[in-house]
Amino acid sequence: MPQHSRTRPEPEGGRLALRGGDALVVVDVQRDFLPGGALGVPDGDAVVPVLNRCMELFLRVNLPIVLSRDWHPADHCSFRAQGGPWPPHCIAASPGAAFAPGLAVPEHAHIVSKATTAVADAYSAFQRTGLGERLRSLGCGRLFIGGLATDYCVLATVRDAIGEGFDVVVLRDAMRAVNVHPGDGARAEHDMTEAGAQLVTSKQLVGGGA
Ligand code: VGL
Ligand code: ZN
Repeated sequence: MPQHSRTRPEPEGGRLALRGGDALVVVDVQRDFLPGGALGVPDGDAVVPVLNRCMELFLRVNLPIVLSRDWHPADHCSFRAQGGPWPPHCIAASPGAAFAPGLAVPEHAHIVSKATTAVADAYSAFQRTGLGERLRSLGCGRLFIGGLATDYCVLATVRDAIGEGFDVVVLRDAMRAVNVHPGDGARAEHDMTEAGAQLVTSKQLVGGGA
């Protein structure tokens, strides 16, 4: 029988025990968002080993793992040729849309593809994906979130998760920012906290009473 811990998370810097109802959400850790990719996030590859350790921890205590991926058609509205802000990136099934090399995607992970039609963009993993429903049906109440990029898809995912009623813990060392404007990443972290997310480092996580 799983033990559902009722204890509150320890104060900042303390250990945070995983429990039943937790899930890990890995946002858009794809080739095109790594340095050298079509829309490379500076130091983006640094999140790979950190998220691998997190996934291992969630796997060990049998908690759900979700990976979202940007999955655009070749004529997506966010691309410059269509008047959007970005170079073409994460074209569905192209090499750039693949998960980062070295990312240890678990066999039973839940994969969520987003912004899959030409006419709409979606930064959040919850936008038109059914992820909220899926997580609720799994009994999830608290989400641990990391990935790329802090100031776009991670921020939007954190906001929507809170809006959908989930408790959110953001893994600071498991995300990196694009920083189109200097300070965007720091502002995004501030906004996440304001929205009600708890910011921690992955080293605080322990596979406790789940
Ligand atoms: C993203 C820009 C465009 C992201 C996706 O995953 O943060 N950023 N599409
Ligand atoms: Zn995109």
